Amino acid sequence: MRSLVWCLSLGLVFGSHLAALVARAERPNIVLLFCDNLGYGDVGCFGSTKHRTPNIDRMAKEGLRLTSFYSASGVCTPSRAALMTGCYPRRVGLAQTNPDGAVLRPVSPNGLHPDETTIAEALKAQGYATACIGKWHLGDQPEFLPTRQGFDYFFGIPYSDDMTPRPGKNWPPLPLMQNEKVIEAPVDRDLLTKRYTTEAVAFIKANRDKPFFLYLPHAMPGSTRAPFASEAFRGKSANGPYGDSVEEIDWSTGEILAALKESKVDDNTLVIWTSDNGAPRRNPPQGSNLPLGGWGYTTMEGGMRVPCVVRWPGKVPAGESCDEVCSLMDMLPTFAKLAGDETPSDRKIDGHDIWPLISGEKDATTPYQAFYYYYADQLQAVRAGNWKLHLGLPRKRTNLQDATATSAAKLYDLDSDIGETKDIAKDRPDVVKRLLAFADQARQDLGDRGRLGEHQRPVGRVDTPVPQISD
Ligand SMILES: [Ca+2]
Repeated sequence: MRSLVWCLSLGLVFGSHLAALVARAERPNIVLLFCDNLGYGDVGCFGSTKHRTPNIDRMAKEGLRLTSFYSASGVCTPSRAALMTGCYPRRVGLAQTNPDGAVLRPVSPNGLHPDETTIAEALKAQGYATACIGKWHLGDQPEFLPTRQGFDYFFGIPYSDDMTPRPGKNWPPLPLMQNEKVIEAPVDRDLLTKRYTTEAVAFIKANRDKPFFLYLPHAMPGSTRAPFASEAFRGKSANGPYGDSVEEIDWSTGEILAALKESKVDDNTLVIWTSDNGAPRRNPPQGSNLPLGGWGYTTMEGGMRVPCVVRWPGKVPAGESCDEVCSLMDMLPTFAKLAGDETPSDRKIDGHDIWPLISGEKDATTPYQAFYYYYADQLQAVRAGNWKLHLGLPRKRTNLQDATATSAAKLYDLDSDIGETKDIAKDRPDVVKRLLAFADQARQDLGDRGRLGEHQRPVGRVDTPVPQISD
C-alpha cells in the first residue's frame, strides 16, 4: 500500500515536473534591443540609403517590420516608463516631473514608482533571468535602479549620455554602473556600444538553459550632437558620427543574433529591435525620420513613430510587414502572455497583447480605438484609424518647421499623407468631432496640462537624492 502511494506521488511529482518542463520549453527568451533617438528612416529596411545596416536588414528579412509602431512619448524618460509599465507616461507620473522637466536629470528625486510592475518583474515572477544592459533613465537613486525593478543584473548608465557636467549644473561625471555600484566615472562613451554588446553576449551564453529577458537600451545615437562609436566604426560611415554610431548598433545586433545561434536558442527567442523616439532636429540634419514629417521631441509622426523589427524563426512571419497601430506599451502585455502570465489586473494598463499582430494571425487588427500623443504633460494629438488630429492648442514646445505649430486644430489622413502636410480639417468636420471626443476621454482618464486625470498614479520620489559616485 505504502509503495503504491509512493508510486502515485512519484508519478504526480514527475508529471508536474514534466508539465513544467514542457511549459518552459514553449516559453521564449525575449531580447529587446532599444536604440536612443534613432529615426524611422535611419536603417536600410526602413529606407535609409546613408547607413549600412546589413544585420538589422537581415533581421527584417527573417522577421516582421511593424510600420505603425509608436513610442508613447517623443522623449526618453516617458518613453521608457511606457515601455516598462505598459502605460501612458502620464498614468505612471513620468510624463513630466519637477524639477526635471520632460526627462529625468542626474541626481533627481524622481523615478519610476517602486509599486509599478515592470516587464522585468512580470517575467522574473515567471522564472526568467533578467538583465538591463544599457541606459536606464527611470531614476538614478538606489530605490529606482533596474536592480529594484525586477532586473537580476544591471550594467550601464543611469541616465542620458548627454548629461555630463555643464556650467551652472553640478552634476557628477557620467557613471558606468554594475548593479548598484559605480565602476567607472566618467565612462568612456566611445566604448559603450561595444561594452554593452560584450555584456549582452555573456548574459545570453550564461543563461542559455533558462528562459531569459535581455533588455538592451543602447546609449546611441543618443542626444549629443556628436554621437559616439568605437575605433572600428569611427569615421567609417557616410553620415558622420551619427552614422558611425548607427552602424555600430547594427554590428551589435549581428553579434547578439549570432550569440543566440551559437547558444542554440535562436529558434526559441523573440527578438525585438526598435527605438525610444524619433531623430531630433539638427542643423545640418543627422538622423532621418523620412518619410514621416517632423522631428524627435515632438508629437509629429517623426517624433513618435519608430522603426520596429520583430524576429522569432517559425513563429513570426518572415519578410513581411504589418501597418496596424501598436506601441511600446504593448510589450508588457505581450511578453507576459508569452511567459505564461497575465497582464497585471489590479491597475489600469494601456498596452495590449499584440501577439495576434506579430504572429501574423489572419485579419488581426490594431487593439487601439484611439492612440494619444502627449508631449510631456500636454495632450497634443489623437490618432484613430487613418486619421490624426493635432489639437488646436497653445503649445509649450513646437517644432518650427511643423505644420502643427499654430493653434488651429489640423486633421491629416495618414494613409495618403504620411508626412502630415495637408490639413483637411475643414473637409471632414465629422472626423474632427469624433477625434475630439476621444481627446476628451483621454483628458478625463489621463489628464492634460493643468488638469489631473481620474486614473493617474504617483511618480516615485525620495527626499534627498544623492549622486551615484564610486566608493
Ligand atoms: Ca530618446
